[in-house]
Amino acid sequence: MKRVITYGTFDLIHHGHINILRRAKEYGDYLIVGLSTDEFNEIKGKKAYYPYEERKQILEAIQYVDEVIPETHWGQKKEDINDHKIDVFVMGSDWEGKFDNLAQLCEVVYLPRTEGISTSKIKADLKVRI
Ligand code: C2G
Repeated sequence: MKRVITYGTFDLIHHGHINILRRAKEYGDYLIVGLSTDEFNEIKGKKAYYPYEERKQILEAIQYVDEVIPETHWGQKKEDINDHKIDVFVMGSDWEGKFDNLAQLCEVVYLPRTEGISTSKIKADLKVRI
């Protein structure tokens, strides 16, 4: 059983998120998502539209996702990789190189982002249109 992990806020789920989750799952048999808590989003400078519990509920309904755990701080990845016996760590290419230090623990994979979509674009477009 190959175990994969990825992290993010996953607010206002869109096809860019679905693409990364689908491709991350292709690297193994079990995909864990480290979902940023509302408090951690503040540290990241993000304000999610949906609170953590609702973002978690939506992620758990996605066929590629097997488990959702809270992401409460930047430094938890090593611990997560050990505790959850992770074989592959996957992030979108906007994080290219940022997590190479984890390569001592597991395979580190950066996948191309889906162009033309982002949660902030959705928010900006909706502001204009309504
Ligand atoms: N993503 C993507 N294509 C997009 C938008 C997002 O591939 N058009 C990917 C990002 O690269 C990331 C994942 O979807 O791997 C989640 O994106 P966000 O919810 O924006 O997460 P982020 O704020 O990047 O948080 O510790 C890591 C952080 O929690 C990552």
